[in-house]
Amino acid sequence: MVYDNDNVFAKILRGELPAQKVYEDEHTLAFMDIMPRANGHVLVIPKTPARTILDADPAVLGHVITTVQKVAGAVRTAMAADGLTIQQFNESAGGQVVFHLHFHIVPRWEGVAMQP
Ligand code: DGP
Repeated sequence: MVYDNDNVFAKILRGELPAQKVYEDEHTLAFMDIMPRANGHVLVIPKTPARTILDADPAVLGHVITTVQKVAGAVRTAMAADGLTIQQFNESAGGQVVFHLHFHIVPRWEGVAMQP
């Protein structure tokens, strides 16, 4: 599928929209989700355009997964979480709303349900 350069995460990458950034390197960016399903909900994206996981260059995907691991560890510590839910949606039918590849990192606590 075609990459839409006007999606909100592309705008964040270009500095056209603000974001609360928590981690950045040459290939990836992590920032707080504006509609968090729990306190400390972070999104990780590649800096290069990719609509879904199927469109990502495998090397880029490797960098993204490495950042997901790094940020997930930091989120777990910072939020004193008991666990983590990591989610990734592809296309509308798969629950995707923003069409730039991203991973959700949601801290979880025993007995606390994740917000819908
Ligand atoms: P999904 O495409 O369904 O995986 O979810 C997109 C997520 O992106 C959703 O949790 C809300 C979040 N989101 C949407 N617009 C913005 C935005 O402008 N800034 C930030 N930080 N998050 C956004």
